[in-house]
Amino acid sequence: MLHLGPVKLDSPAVMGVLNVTPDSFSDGGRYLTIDVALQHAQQMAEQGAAIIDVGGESTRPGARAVNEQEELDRVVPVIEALRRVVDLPISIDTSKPGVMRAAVAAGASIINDVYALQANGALQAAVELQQPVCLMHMQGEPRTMQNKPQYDDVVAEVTQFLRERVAQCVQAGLGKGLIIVDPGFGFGKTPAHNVELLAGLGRLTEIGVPVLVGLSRKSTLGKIAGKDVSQLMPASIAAAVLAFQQGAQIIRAHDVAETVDALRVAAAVMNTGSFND
Ligand code: YH5
Repeated sequence: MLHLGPVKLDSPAVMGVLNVTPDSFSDGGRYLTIDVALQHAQQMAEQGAAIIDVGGESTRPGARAVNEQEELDRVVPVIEALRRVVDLPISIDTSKPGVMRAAVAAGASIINDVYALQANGALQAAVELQQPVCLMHMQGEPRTMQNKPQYDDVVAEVTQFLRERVAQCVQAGLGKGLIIVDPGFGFGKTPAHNVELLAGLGRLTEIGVPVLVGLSRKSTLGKIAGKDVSQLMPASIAAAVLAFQQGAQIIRAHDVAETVDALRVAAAVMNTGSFND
């Protein structure tokens, strides 16, 4: 059993993606958005998700930054409502210290930061909150990161960045037992870089903290499979199994039921104990 501070996780753990859509401006729209999000989260919980990842800030390639108030308005009501109906740890996908604090106050217990706590005040907020944190590697920033990403050795460079970041966070006072690392598939990486990273994922486990991966529906899989993003469930499951086989313990996924089934088979074969047992 994997422990992350107060959060206990079975191995492997599926983190279900709950997008909080931006069309929540009118009151009617806001209630509708919360209701749709709650139903989706409940469904993912029934399907075997171990964590619900709530995101109100788009980090897709080309996306613009969202202002803090807008992000707070999107995620806080959803986390408060989720807390009452879903008995799973909630992670907050954010880079902003104000959103981290408000989300944890509302009931989130994991901080999922694609900027690895490098934004002003983010590391201090995480140290104060002492909640599990996922530190992700990204080259550049979402708006421009897919514009000619370059590495000499992507596995070595990503591992080195995460190793240094873990050390800096521990130095600042974040418990090492609260830290998760993530290579950041698709974040400033070409399809070739992503494939090399997945092939070398085992190296990341040498950092000595749990590894999380997000490969679900990413465009590299579409390029490999020759499929549109709407047709990437089988490719995403193959990638999830390969990541788990190389030591990833937390898999961020959109298609929770199918991913849980596949990982149960992989876990049984790998003799790591039965899934969610
Ligand atoms: C991640 O890897 N990813 S949001 C572009 C796509 C499809 C999906 C088709 N948050 C991660 O899911 N947090 C996101 O193009 C994440 N690790 C962690 N820790 C991006 C996403 C996506 C982007």
